[in-house]
Amino acid sequence: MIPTITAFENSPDRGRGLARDLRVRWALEEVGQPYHVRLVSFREMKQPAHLLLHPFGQIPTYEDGDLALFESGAIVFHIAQHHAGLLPADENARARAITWMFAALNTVEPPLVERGMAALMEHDKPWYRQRLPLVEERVRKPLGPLSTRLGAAEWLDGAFSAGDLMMIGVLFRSKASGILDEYPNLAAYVARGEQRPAFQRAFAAQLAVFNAGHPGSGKAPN
Ligand code: GTB
Repeated sequence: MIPTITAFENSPDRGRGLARDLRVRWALEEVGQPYHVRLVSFREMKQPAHLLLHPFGQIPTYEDGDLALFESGAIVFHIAQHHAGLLPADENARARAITWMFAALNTVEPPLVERGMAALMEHDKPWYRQRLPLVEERVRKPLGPLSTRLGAAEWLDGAFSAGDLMMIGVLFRSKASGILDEYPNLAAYVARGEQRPAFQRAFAAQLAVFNAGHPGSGKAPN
């Protein structure tokens, strides 16, 4: 059976990879699993039919037969467990790869999201200039040790795994902030992820939704 995922019909980032269906698409591309995409509007996401799939009214979701999942981490983990290529066969290496997935989502992503939200929602507030350095210190707290641990290695723990996919997926979303440039090995790590053919297919597919000019999306000026 071909799984169906959901994605923004009209992504505010114009399909440039910020929406979290990117990591799900990337995982599916890495393992060679074809998939369908159902595009949803912001209004549809809050309707009962979508809330049955996603209690918080968000994307991405994943449906395969009787199974419906939400949370990008859980979806990528499910894909990695059911296909070869994203989790090592060795039990301990597999557990470490899963640990990196949790580290990406629980330790690295929250301060990055907080920084992104501050820049988006608070940039015109009087306290923004004072608050931003504090928020950025919280971002550097995990990025420094992550950079140290990665060192000159290609991937976090041997071969590329779902741990790298999730970590790069998280770091990728912060590229525009410039904070990654403080850690050249992390910037290079993200670039290595972006160079993977599966990432490129996933990114292109997300961008194509915007470029197709779905209802209400408006087309990018260029
Ligand atoms: N923890 C969940 C997961 O990992 O799946 C988080 C899911 C989530 O945040 N989904 C967002 C969503 O559906 C899209 S990814 N938001 C709609 C809503 O909550 O009503 C986050 C995101 C933020 C901003 C942009 N952007 O500006 O383009 C794109 C994607």
